[in-house]
Amino acid sequence: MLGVSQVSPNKGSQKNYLSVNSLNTVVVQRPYVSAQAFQQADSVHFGSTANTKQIPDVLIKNRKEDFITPSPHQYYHQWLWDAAFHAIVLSHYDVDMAKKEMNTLLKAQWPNGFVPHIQMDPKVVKEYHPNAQDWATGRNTSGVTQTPMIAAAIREIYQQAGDKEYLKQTLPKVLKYHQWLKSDREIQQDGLVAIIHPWEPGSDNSPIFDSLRNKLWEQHYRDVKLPFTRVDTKHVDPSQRPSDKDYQVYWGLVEAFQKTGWDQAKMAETSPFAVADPMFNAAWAQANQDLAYLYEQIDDPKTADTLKSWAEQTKKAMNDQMWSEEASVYYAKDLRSGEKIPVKTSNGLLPLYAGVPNQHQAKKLVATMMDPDAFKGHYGIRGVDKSEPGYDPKNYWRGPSWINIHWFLVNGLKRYGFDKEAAEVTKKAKDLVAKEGYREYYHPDTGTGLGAKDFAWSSLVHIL
Ligand code: 2M8
Repeated sequence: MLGVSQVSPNKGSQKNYLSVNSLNTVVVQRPYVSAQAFQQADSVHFGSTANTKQIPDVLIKNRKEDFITPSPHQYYHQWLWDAAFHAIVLSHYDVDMAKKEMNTLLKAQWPNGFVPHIQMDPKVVKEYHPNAQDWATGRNTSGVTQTPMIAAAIREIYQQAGDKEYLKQTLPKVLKYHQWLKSDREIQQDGLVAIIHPWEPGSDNSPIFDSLRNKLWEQHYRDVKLPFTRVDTKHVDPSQRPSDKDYQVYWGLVEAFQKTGWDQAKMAETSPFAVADPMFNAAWAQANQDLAYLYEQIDDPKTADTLKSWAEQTKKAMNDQMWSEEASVYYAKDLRSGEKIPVKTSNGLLPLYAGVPNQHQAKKLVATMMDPDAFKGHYGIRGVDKSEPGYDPKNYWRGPSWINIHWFLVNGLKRYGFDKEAAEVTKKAKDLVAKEGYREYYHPDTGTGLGAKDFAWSSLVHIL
């Protein structure tokens, strides 16, 4: 049965009020999450009895028939990594609801194992572009994938529910997805998987992609005409969204993929954009560790060993090819030119989550993360190092703080025993949500909520 929150968000009130958050600091709260709702959702972690657990309101509010939308004001469909984050949170409150989110996601899988980054709700056509008609994949989905968080979500569900039958039904699909990624996207056959579109890592307009975007725009995509009018700037200030030039490149790549007839292998072979992103590859390394753990639970050590060896290969390749000792961060790598892309972003801190760095590298990464002149803002960890020329604290993936990134970082810090830092980053994330509500992203230094409102994955704070 689906749990229903009885606490409605205190949206009408304009009054700010003080409350004591979970770490016993007084924070000023603004209208989006009532103090009661925040604390009832948070009680899951802070030791109250199971009866007082309350699903974060945002997950109830954004609920559609079969899945949860990232935000009812901006994103009307189901996205791959959003769904995984929703399921990770839900598994702590209502495991059936978490399973449903993942089952819906896996229904979008193509016969070759590929899982698309968006599965469209056919009832909503004009509100979001590109829609299924624009993509023209012949399915109700996009044709590119997204940061592989599926195995992490299934692991979390299993750890909460202990349901082996569920694993037996679900794991073959997840394995097929991993086999697809390995065979179509490991273009150098060395453990690193390529993203072939800036939508794939999910950090769409990250400054990591600036130089490549400029080059592709100059060479191929300056005359690209979008077959739709952008609606993403309707609910969110355009200065906090990707530029029109970004969209021309995004769409130019989609048109190139359409010409292959959505042949995934050909797309990877021919895409002018092929990058090893440190966040995507960290998630991939951890996904193989998670899937290996799950195969062990259903007594298939052979598959588990294969997956472990894939994870080790990725870790090694990341350390050999993406680590910068000088910058104390992992860089992305352009797989067409073979060059590192020397831009410091929080994507480059994420290998900590997957156990990629050794102790020496981990120490250096954490020092970078906690340096106020680099990543540590007064309110949140910045998405981009402050000293980068492309840093913009209000624009989407160019600098703001994201709650899912805090979740990755806290898990990574705990994994390496940096407990003090993990507590500090946790507190930042909780204070941001308590202060501004479940926003899509936040200004790292003023704490102002930015982007879409009622953004579901920001409920990850409750399981930190
Ligand atoms: C954002 O991406 C979509 C395109 O996929 C968009 O801008 O319309 C990104 O933040 C992405 O990471 C996220 O999964 C998606 C839905 O929240 O929105």
